[in-house]
Amino acid sequence: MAIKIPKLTDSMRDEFRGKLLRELVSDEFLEMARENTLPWRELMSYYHCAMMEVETKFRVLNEQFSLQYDRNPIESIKTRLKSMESIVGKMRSKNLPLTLSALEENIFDVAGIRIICSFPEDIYLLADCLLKQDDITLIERKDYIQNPKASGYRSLHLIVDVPIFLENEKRLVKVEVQLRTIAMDFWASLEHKLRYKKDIPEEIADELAAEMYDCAEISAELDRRMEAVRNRIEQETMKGEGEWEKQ
Ligand code: 0O2
Repeated sequence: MAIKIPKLTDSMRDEFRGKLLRELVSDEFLEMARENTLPWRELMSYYHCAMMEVETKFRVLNEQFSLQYDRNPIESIKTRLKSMESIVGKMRSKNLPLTLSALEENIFDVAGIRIICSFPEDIYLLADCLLKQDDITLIERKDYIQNPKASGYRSLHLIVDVPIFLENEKRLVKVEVQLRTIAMDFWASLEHKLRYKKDIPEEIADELAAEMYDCAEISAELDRRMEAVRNRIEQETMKGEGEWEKQ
């Protein structure tokens, strides 16, 4: 005679899951989670503070340029803290022990800030202004605008140490700054989608990657031409102002 298995309702399933979890999660595991939760949250809050410090520095520079030269070099700013899953994934891929000190010493992009500019020249201008500040220490500089990646990716990457001031101490925290133009950002977000879509057949993915490489070249040319137009406008404006002064 066949055994009739009763149909489980959602609430029965939830209750079963709860019971199973309580059995599986030992006191030892809970103790370990408790011990590490606070230091983890503390470390993440340091990264968050450092990210805010760097963001403020760029907002101040933008404000100053707007007053002094009547133009805003920054179009927009994006910030992000790396998720626990991607931090753990990156540490595993680098064969690092899963400890907070290994994280601090080896993973430099937990706090990330992306500065989007209209023109490539503004990227270098802003990077120089940031690096001139006496509380900022440059750890690493990767210029993927001068030397684009094989994919066509372009951006200027800086890893910097920035101090944050806590109740009784000063801590140096690493922040990754990515500076790029609107065109570079537009390209990178579409290419990112392509990179993480796992269900595209290989030959189509290769074809799209080649198309994206071409788009990166066209987009870099567009950046150069638009910058040249911007510079011509500024030159003509300055000439015009000179003529006014002569009168
Ligand atoms: P997410 O979500 O943006 O953080 P390292 O970090 O130094 O160990 P790597 O690969 O040398 O590793 O760093 P790299 O290439 O200097 O910078 C990594 C980040 O740059 C990536 O972060 C992307 O944000 C961006 N990036 C680099 N290459 C490409 C590319 O070809 N296409 C796109 N769209 N973005 C790129 P994550 O960690 O991948 O992701």
